[in-house]
Amino acid sequence: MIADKKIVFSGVQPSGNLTIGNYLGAIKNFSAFSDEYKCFYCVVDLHAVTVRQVPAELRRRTYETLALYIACGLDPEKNTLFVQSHVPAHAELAWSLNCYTMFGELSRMTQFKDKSAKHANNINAGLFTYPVLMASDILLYQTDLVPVGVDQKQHLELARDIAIRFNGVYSDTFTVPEGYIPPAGMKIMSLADPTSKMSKSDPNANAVVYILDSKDDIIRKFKRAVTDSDCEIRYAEGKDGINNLMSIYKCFTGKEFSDIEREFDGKGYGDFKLAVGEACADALAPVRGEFERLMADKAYLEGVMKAGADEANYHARKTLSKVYRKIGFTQIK
Ligand code: ATP
Ligand code: LTN
Repeated sequence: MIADKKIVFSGVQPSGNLTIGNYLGAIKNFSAFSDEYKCFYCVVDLHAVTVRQVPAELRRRTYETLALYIACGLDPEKNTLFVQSHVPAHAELAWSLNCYTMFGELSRMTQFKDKSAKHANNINAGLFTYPVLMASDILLYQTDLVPVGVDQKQHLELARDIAIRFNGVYSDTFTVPEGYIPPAGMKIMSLADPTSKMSKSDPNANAVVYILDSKDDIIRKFKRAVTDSDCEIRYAEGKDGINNLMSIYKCFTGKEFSDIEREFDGKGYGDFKLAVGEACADALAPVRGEFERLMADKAYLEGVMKAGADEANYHARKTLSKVYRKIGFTQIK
């Protein structure tokens, strides 16, 4: 608790252009917590270097991710927005928690397996211990609730296990966090292969709709989305492409599946795809405008980073020194 409020923490990697998966599965839901909770939203640049990054691009994307947080409705006055590498306690706690995380646990992480397969020439130790750094992010702030897409559920469970284990050895130290996985938008799938996750690192740009894509690009991508040979707009097993488009449409319009089925009764996939593209482009237009305005004002973004880092550092150091004391590290004034 901070000032009687429960705590929310989440993070997004500045590892690529953000997609509507990141938006619907994560960022869009973040602002809903701002009034009731004390919220920390982090640009997790330390996580991003688990796969090779071009330095100038990493730097630019760090600004962009922060700008997108704000453009998506996160008010820096109400939320602590910060960059992970500006708060050294994340890396420090991760070292200690590495020693309370088992090799076998990390070996079972599906994201590690997926990313190792994708980056076979760079299966580095950071990729393997990625979930420990994520647990540190969360546990440093005594987080109660972590809004994430369903793909992060396994990592979140590991963070809980680490907290419970540490608390068991040393008495209560960490709050055990709960996940918040949004019901719709849980997992937005690729437009080219609706059985795999839409991912910002997908090399096929047509499979992915970026938050900052132009209206024309968005509509073109939806028009080319893979569907099925049936022609009914109906949410049903085996209709992965249509189910994905219906989920996206639902997220952007707030309509229920039954309403969508009724709306497109007797119409073809072409009409439906156009409607999804338009709903998506219209919803994102104000985000794009605000993003451009913010990116033109680096000094403002740096001010937000600085204020966020100061606030985050204050809370993170408190937990870190508690952890160091419990472990038995000597402390000097
Ligand atoms: P990468 O492609 O580099 O692995 P990513 O697109 O999965 O990255 P992250 O930065 O790892 O993005 O994730 C940020 C947040 O967005 C996480 O909470 C994650 O669960 C959510 N998210 C990412 N992709 C999707 C998706 N397709 N559907 C729903 N949520 C998603
Ligand atoms: N691992 C997450 C990003 C992330 C995160 C976090 C999310 C890093 N630290 C802490 C929530 C809380 C991802 O890949 N999506």
